[in-house]
Amino acid sequence: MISDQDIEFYHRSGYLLVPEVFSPAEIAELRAVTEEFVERSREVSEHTEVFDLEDDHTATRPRVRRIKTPHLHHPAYTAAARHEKVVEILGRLIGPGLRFDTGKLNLKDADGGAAVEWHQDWAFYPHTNDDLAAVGIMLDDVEAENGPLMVIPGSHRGPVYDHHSGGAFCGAVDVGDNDIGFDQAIPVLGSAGSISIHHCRTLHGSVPNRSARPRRLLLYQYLAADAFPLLGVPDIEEFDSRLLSGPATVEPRLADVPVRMPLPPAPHQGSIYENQRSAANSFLAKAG
Ligand SMILES: O=C(O)CCC(=O)C(=O)O
Repeated sequence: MISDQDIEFYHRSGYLLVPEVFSPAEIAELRAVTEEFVERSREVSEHTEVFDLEDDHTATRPRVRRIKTPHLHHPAYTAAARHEKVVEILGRLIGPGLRFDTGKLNLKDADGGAAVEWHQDWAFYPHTNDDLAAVGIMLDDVEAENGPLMVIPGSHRGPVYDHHSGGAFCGAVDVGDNDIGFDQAIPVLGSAGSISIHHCRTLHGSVPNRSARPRRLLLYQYLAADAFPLLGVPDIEEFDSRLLSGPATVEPRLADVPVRMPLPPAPHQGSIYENQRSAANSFLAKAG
């Protein structure tokens, strides 16, 4: 599904778009399941284990910001996480030993879906090596107007930036404090069924959805089978149950990679949106 040039582009730029990975029927099913979840969210008025809600969510006008760990809540989401084309593509980018990590579905409703401030996933979950990537399955056409994921090409080869504020982790980079070429940001655009892939150290974020069209992005994280989380493995059987290819190992590969621990934890737990509430400044929320 991907060429040698795509692999070279991913390693150089820290991201890749692959069109037409999911079929129209698979996308239709994922959309229908997502709509059922949004219907169910009418029953809740606060964040739950499943739902992260927009501030203006109500029973009459449900506004879900995120479905948490969707792969644990519906077989269609589970199947998407283990989709053979995704596993094949990641095998070429990361290597034959591959593990699923976790996932989320970020829904950006029309007219106001929330921004995600600039960050590196690596700041949230450092590992013994950085052969980790996030895959964004586009459930809608992603266009410049509906809050696309934006990346800073090549930033995965640079430092890990400070994601702290007020002495605790906040999950966002303070744009004012850093000399980062944010003007070089590239929106990752594609039609429904395409996937984006970004390296765990690639700086990325997104502006609110100011358009009349939703932007639902099903984001799954993957890692090399020999990448072990520096925050620990609480349950090795559960960890190994997520292997997608290659044998289990208890020998982590140690790479010379920059690390900052996400500690002390963010005062607002639950989701990246909650973590980022304690950031000193917000930038992307005001843009778009
Ligand atoms: O939904 C988006 O546009 C960005 C999501 C993201 O980076 C995250 O949730 O970590």
